[in-house]
Amino acid sequence: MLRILTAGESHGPACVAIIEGMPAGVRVRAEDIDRDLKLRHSDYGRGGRGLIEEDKAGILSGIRYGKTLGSPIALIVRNLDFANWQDEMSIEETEKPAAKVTRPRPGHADLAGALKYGQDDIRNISERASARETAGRVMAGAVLRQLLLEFGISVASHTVQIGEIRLTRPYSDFKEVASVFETDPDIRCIDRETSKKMKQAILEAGNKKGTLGGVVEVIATGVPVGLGSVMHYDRRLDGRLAQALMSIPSVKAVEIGNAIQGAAVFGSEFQDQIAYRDGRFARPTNNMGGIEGGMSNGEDIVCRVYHKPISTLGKPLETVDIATRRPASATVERSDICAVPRAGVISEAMLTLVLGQAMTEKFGGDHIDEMKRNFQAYIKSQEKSP
Ligand code: EPS
Repeated sequence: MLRILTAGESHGPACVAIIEGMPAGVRVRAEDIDRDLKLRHSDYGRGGRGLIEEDKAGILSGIRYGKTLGSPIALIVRNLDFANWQDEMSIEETEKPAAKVTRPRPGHADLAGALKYGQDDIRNISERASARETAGRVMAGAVLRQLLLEFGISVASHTVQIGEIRLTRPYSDFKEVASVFETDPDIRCIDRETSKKMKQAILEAGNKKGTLGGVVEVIATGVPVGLGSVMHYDRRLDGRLAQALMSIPSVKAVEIGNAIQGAAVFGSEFQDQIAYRDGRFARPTNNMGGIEGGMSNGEDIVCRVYHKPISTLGKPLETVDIATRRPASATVERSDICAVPRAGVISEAMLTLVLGQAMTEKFGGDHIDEMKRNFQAYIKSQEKSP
């Protein structure tokens, strides 16, 4: 089973990821990982932390002469901010611990986490709950992206909503989305005018000490028919994608295809009709987002990922102090205004993980060449002249 494990506290020494189950023989370069880390690190709406971190990946194991060995791949990105937090985040017992954080932020993991883990210092929860953890996911996703590329599968994302500002047209082709970081590095929106409005919305939210959520669309192209399963509820591709994407901090909804719109129209208007063109089954529309019956149908897989606004607020909400049980104002910490543009590459990492798992389950092999042979035999078995 292909899986990833992440570790690390936001202001601790490092973020770490381990990938298990990667086949041998896949070409991986540190620069591929750094490219994705850069996408996660830089955008508009970042707070002060972005200026401190450099986010460069270190590869500790699992790769030799630029190719995977089939052994666990361990990846690290150092938290440069740890230099400023050595006392607060000391690994050793200390004589002078930092003041306890006791005023939970509504919408954050603070209260449920403190009660669940029996903590009287919310920092023991918030350090791990921080979205900094996604640096580990993105490093792993960059490696898994190389696996998918071996089969001609590419993944990209773009920003489709910030606050109330929405992109009102669909993407024209995959390339348009794949190049959005070059065309619009700050917001990652394919439409220039909408991007400007989104940027303005973030600026205004920052001026009011507010935060904003939004929606990212993540797309996979080149996916073969038949990933996932109609036979078992827990192997359905859409179910697995929903779980993986929902696990991203601040995500509260995941939509596949045009499901939300589809809930309001007749079935005859929603289903994607079937045609046969150039030796393959094709659809003129993709309302199903590339998944039917829990299996990929060969069209682009399209998911929309809904982020609530960030819960660390400059103007704090009412809460209850966990030490005194009295009303209080929530803790104010340095934070971001909006993390939606850079969240795109995090969704890419999770989509890449689920597709990587489905590919290795279906075409599994310990070496990439073995997996490719299985893949090619499957593709050939589907070809049939009329
Ligand atoms: C985060 C708070 C901010 C973000 C952080 C997530 O960090 P800090 O508390 O150091 O200002 O910048 O995200 C990252 C550091 C990152 O690299 O993504 C939070 O509370 O979730």
